[in-house]
Amino acid sequence: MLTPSLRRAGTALAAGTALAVALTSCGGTTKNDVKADDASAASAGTADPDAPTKRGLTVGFLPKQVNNPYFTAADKGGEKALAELGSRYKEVGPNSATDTSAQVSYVNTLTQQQVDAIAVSAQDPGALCTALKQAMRGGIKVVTYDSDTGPGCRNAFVSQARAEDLGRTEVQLLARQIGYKGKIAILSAAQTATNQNTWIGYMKDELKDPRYRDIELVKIAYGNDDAQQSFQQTQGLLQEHPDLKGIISPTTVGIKAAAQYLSGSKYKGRVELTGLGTPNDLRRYVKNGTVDAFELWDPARLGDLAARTAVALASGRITGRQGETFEAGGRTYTLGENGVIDLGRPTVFDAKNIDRFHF
Ligand code: RAM
Repeated sequence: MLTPSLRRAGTALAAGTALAVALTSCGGTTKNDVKADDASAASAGTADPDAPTKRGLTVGFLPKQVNNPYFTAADKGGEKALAELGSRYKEVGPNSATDTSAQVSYVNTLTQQQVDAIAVSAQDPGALCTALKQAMRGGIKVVTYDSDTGPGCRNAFVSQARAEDLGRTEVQLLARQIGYKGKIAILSAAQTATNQNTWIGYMKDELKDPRYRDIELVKIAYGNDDAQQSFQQTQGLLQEHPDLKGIISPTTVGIKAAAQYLSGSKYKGRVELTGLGTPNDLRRYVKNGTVDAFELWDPARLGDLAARTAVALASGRITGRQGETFEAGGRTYTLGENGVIDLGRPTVFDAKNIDRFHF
């Protein structure tokens, strides 16, 4: 279970404290309904850990949406890593986090362009699968990062943190903030998003613990990673449930919009808000008392690892099988079940430590 170092809102978290989370939890944000039907096809061939790292490769980054600062930071991390490795970076992607058909078209275009690898954050677990399988049949290595498809639709998934840890810790954070009592809601991203849906699954499971018996999850709203929609959804939640005690928003776009709404409303300080956000987006809301604590990983490190994983795959150093290891940025990573690679543990940010983080 969760770290004892996480304390009730308003009290200090040691600066830079990362969540000490259970190591027993399962892998990343892989949704169970997309089966590992042909995972073996995705990870065909044998890894040669001593194969030289290829240079001059082209890796196409395809985020859920390009105009989202979180993905800008993540993909910049990928760009920097590829420059270091002597390979080329390109980024394509839709403006909207719900434009699944555009994501499919971008996969097809990257396939036609015969890039060496694709790093994609999937808007929808199933929609991209056929296009990604075609890319893999054409010899392109596919890495999902941030939001997965299914194990058969890519070679490896670079997960920002263990999905179970993220889901459970967000409930734990909010429960402490509201004193284990009252109505809560979730403001999510797109209804199809693999990552958010997996985290929400763990949130619901965590809420089954008897210590949350006085907490009621009244609604899951979807702001589609759109600032305006997320703002309106927050407003709607409070109109529908004026006695709401807390909101979890596991999306950087959602939590920022919810903080904006709460901050300018009579609910400021009365409704607790936590979830996943960037320190730059939420700094002012932490300082003005709207948000006590929230969490995230470093998106640039996620993009960096996605790029290095793509190059390791394209170089034949790994194939995506469980137990394979590779070195990236001075660290050794081991592929877990279903080709999931965990970046590490998220960091909890609050008034005490937020000024040490600038992303
Ligand atoms: C948004 C996106 C992304 C998610 C972060 C936390 O930027 O939905 O997929 O990982 O929030």
